[in-house]
Amino acid sequence: MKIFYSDFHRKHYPPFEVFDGGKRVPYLENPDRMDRILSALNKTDWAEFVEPNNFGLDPIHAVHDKDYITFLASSWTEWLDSDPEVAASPEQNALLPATFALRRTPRVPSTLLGKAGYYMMDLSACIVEHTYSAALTSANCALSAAESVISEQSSAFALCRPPGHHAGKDYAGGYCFINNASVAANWLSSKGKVALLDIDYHAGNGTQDIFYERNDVSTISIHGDPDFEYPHYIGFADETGTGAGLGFHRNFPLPAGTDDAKYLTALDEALGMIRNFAPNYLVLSTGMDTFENDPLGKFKVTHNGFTEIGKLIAALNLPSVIVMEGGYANEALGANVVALLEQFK
Ligand code: SP5
Ligand code: ZN
Repeated sequence: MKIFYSDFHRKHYPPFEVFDGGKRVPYLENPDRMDRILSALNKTDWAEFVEPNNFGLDPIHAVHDKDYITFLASSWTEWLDSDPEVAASPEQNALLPATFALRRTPRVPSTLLGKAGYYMMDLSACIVEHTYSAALTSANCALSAAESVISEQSSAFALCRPPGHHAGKDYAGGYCFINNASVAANWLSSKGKVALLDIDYHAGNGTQDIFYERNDVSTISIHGDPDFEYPHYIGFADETGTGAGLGFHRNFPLPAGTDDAKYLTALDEALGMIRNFAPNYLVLSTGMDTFENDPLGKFKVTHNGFTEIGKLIAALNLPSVIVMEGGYANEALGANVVALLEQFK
């Protein structure tokens, strides 16, 4: 299987994030995650690593607001220029606002921190020097995997970092800046019908936002109920799309403690909906934070659970773009990713 990956992600490594309660902690979405996955893939005899191609900005602007992408591109330099303290120790710093837009307003402020609070939804999408380039490269991994799925009509893995599914049309959040899976799904949608299934532990709010009014890309997310879990305000069962998109989005909010059996039951229902939709291609937003030992998750999916999840999804028999999202139990991450991917080769 082709694995689209670039080492460039290492240059995006913010020195901290802020947890609930104002706790400043080491950035959990770290390069070690990729090292664990790389080392597990390197032990297989089927992983073929490929550098991503550069698709330019057009496929990204097709999904994201242009001014938001411009903000991502220039914000670090502006942050450096704005404050001598930041310039004195850039490695200890990240662009992170302390004030956020009160709901969505049409007014985009003119100042850097005003823009940052407008274009971010939380305190974990920290921007550092190479964040923008790393996010672009990550999106190029997803696009390259999509291109390979078209040309080979077989599944490919986009080993993306930073992840993407929390990034909406015009905002960053939850370690995500550019919605890699959505960029790939939108690109693929000109070649056929696309279903996007999100199995990350957290609701794919960005993906929901991007495709909510569309009926050519069906989006489904299985996740911890937002009533108790991040992202808190979106991902509920009664959100099913709007306008032409009505009926083409589905959320499966599940309770804390969800184990393999309960997870597989929900997945089976989701896959039934995908079969009804009869897509030509599948994009799979693949988070491993449903794992029982994940520090951010409250599900109890086991290592064998990922094998079963992979089997059920692979049985759709669709050329699939498998896109890496979250997963923070680093010591188990590589084995869990391999368990799932093995079902697609
Ligand atoms: C891509 C992805 O999985 N992003 C997840 C972002 C979640 N950020 C919310 C962090 C909430 C922190 N709660 C602390 C619980 C520690 N036990
Ligand atoms: Zn997640």
